[in-house]
Amino acid sequence: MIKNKKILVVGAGGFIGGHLINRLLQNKNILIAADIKPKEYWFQDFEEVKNHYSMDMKDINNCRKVTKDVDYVFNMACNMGGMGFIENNKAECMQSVLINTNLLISCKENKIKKYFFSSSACAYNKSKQQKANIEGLKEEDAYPADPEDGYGWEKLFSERMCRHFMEDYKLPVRVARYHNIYGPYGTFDGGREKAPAALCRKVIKAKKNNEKKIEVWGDGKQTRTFLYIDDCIEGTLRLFESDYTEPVNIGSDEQVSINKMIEIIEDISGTNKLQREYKLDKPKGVRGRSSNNDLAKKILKWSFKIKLKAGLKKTYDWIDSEVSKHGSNLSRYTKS
Ligand code: GKE
Repeated sequence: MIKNKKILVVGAGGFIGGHLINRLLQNKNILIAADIKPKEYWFQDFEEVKNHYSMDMKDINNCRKVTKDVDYVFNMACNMGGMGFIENNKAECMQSVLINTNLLISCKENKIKKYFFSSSACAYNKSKQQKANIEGLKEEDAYPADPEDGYGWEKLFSERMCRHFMEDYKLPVRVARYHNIYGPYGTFDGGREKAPAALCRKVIKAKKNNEKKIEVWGDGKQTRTFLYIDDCIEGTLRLFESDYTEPVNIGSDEQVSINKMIEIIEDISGTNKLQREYKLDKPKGVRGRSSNNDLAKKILKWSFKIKLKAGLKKTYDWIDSEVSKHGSNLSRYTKS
């Protein structure tokens, strides 16, 4: 349990960053929050946070400023989204390498005690994800390197930079490979949303507008493991406090197809089965991706707890209430 520490969270206005701050505030830690977005667009915000900064961490002078006199740094910041965003914005995604690089340099200069980097399952070799029903990806499956173009290369490269800062400059680092994290207070519209939020939104809108069909990207047979945000935060903190310095999967064991996930969402919503309009030309990503969690179980004594149906129910209810409250004025949840 991290207690009484001064902690900087970069990407604090984002989905995972907001939930992380909420949890860290519970243990008398002092939180410093930074994000490129203006504060009114942060997904969550907490009065107890000591300092809020809206600034771009691609500028090293900003990194130097916010890392001064802090104990720990969590780098949850990157320009990202679901497949619709990362397939069409590779240059944007790759520029996040500047955030990690500048933060690492600043953390070294300011003698930070520990650094966390949020990597992604997109770092894994594409050739190992070509079938729908694949075995879970083990950490060593990131090599030989052939990650998702753009976003995945940035993540893999940044993982290695963390490793070399640790080896060469003795900066302690921890690296998580997140497997499609979902839950409330995240993007669900506007182009950056991932499949769980996107499909909840589509079912909600179909129900509200009395429509009989939804659009699905691909043929719906592609598979993933999705991890609920509370489990993600628990796994992250356990990894942070462990002695393990190599990348670790933070994911669930519940592999589902997109079609199966839609059935679960329909069940939650109580609608009749909607007709699927499969859009084969939309961004699909890899055919099958799931997380092998043996390493996390062994070294962190941790495994996911929240089943997909329970996590989707909380996500669905939250999106439903946001759509009811704000109608089409959803800028808070759609801005990058
Ligand atoms: N986003 C989205 N929206 N995806 C849809 C939709 C839709 O309306 N309908 C079907 N899909 C399909 C996509 O075509 C893809 O095959 C699958 O759902 C999952 O899409 P996703 O959630 O956008 O993203 P991926 O799992 O392919 O990739 C994400 O992986 C994470 C790590 O596991 C990345 O986009 C990153 O956000 C992240 O690192």
